[in-house]
Amino acid sequence: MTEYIPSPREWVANQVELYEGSGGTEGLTLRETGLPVVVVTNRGNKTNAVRKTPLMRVADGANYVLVGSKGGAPENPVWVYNLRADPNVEVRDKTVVTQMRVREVDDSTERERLWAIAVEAYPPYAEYKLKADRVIPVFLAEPIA
Ligand code: F42
Repeated sequence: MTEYIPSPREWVANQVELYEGSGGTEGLTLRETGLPVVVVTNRGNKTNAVRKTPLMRVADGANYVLVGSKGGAPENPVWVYNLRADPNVEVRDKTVVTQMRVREVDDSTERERLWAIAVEAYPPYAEYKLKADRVIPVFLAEPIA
């Protein structure tokens, strides 16, 4: 992998530094919520640099659901475009790092099932859906066999 470029958002970059720097033993939750987070490592589709994005930990068996909510912002987070361009990611869940491939979930039945799991794991996603005037992208990360 080439150069790592940290997020320009300081609180996000700090969480990545703590989570990854501790080998997955510190910085494991989203601020005051106490809810668990995973760190997704992927490549930028323009820079080809290594990007690291903390997301809520939404587990579906051995898979993870990645929700492009960006706090209910009107636009997609840019990591969505990175994953659409290159679906190969690494997911760190505490001390466990897994090579995975993501696919965007378009099928409405599958989306509804995964959305329900996501809201159960992180209830604010329901508010973000109402707030964001867009279809929130949902990806399923599956281990590379
Ligand atoms: N965001 C979510 O969307 N969902 C979550 O469940 C979530 C949970 C979460 C938990 C903890 C935490 O610390 C943060 C959390 N976030 C969550 C925020 C998340 O980590 C991201 O910060 C947020 O989704 C915004 O993502 P973003 O990719 O839009 O980030 C911006 C700020 C960013 O890093 N922009 C870079 C920049 O320099 O402006 C660009 C980064 C990039 O990938 N560039 C590409 C490249 O080639 O390198 C080009 C991308 C393009 O197509 O333009």
